[in-house]
This record gives sequence, C-alpha cells and structure tokens, in this order.
Amino acid sequence: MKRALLLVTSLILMLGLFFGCLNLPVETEQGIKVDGILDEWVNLNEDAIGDGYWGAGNDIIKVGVSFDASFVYFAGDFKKEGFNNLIFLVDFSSLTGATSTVGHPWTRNYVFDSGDIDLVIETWGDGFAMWKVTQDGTFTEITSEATLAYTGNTADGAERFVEIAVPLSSLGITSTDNLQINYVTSITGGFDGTSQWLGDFAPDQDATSTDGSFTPAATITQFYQVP
Ligand SMILES: [Ca+2]
Ligand SMILES: [Ca+2]
Repeated sequence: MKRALLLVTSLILMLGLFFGCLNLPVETEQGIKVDGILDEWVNLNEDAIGDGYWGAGNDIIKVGVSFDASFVYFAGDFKKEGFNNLIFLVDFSSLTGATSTVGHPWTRNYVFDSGDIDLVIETWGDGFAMWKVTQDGTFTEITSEATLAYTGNTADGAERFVEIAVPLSSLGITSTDNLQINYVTSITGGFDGTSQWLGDFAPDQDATSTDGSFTPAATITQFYQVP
C-alpha cells in the first residue's frame, strides 16, 4: 500500500515537472507583452533584407499588427537614418477614413487605391507619433493614448525593435467581431511638393522607383491583412 502511494506520488510529481517545463505556444491575441522584444509574435511579416532604395541603413526587416478585445498592437524591426521614420498606414474594416495622407502634419503623400486610412503611426525607435484620420482627411493626434516600448540601438542606421499598444477605444472601435485590419509600412521620408520619398516598403508595392521617389504620390496597392 505504501509502495503504491509512493508510485502515484512520484508519477504526479513527474507529470507536474513535464508540463511545467513545456513551452506551450503563446496565443498572439492574448500574449503580447509590450516590452520591445518581439519573440512572442507569431504573425510577423518578414521583408527582404537590404531591398530598399537607400541602402542597408533604411530597411524594414519585420513588421506585424495584431489585436485582442481591448488593444491593437504594432511591431517593427527596422533600420533608419536621420529624420526618416517607420510609418504604419492602417485601415480598419469598421472605420471609414481618408484615401490619402494629404492632411498629415509632417507632409506625407501616400494614396490608397482601395480601402481607406484610419490610423497613421510614425516611429523612430525610442519615440512615436500617432494620428486618427477621418473621412474628410483630418489628422487628429492621439499619441498620448498609446504605449511604446523599444529595444535595440537607435543610432543612425542601427536596428531597432518597437512595440506599440493602441486602445481600440481611442479609435472608437467597440467590437472586434469580424474586424479586419489592412496595413502597409514604409521607411518614410517627406513629400517635396512633387514626389513622396521613401526608403523601403513592406509589403512591396506594384509601383517601383530607382531612387525612392514616387511621383505624384506613393500609391498603395498591396496590403498585409489581419487576421
Ligand atoms: Ca513583446
Ligand atoms: Ca526590407
């Protein structure tokens, strides 16, 4: 009897150890920790390395968007120089935004050929700015609603890792039933009055350039979709 009890106890202990040591996969929708470490992301989109117009120092490496019942999350693994930023142009299926960024306070000229732009985020690694965009093209800054964490090196051309959490309530989204998010990213420069300048796209677009200038606008035809 004593021997049987010992056996059962040992078995329970072993099972406990076995399951305790298992690294079960993290469900993205519940498991994102905004700490600037992207290890828990299971749906990052990988872009080609060094495929941009301005060399290896202005390059999108990985980007991702995910959401749960309360937040939409953004991830970026990228390199940039000077005043260039990683920009997210985001289309939520339940919102109706603008078809261009003509109202962007920092002068950007991107146009969607389908869908519309509801949210614009620009990050340089250790900081970011974010705007909600309405149908009439108005940009309203809502940076203070969101949280950013980063790791990596924010020197010119170095690799940085960024996570941003945006409360869905700050966008006026009250339900995630059937929510679909389309988005595109770029290492953006400015619009000089004739051309939009940019260093890299993810996903790649139908329009291409030899030097990163897109005239009269950078027209977006390809999107990442979530889910
Ligand atoms: Ca993380
Ligand atoms: Ca790239």
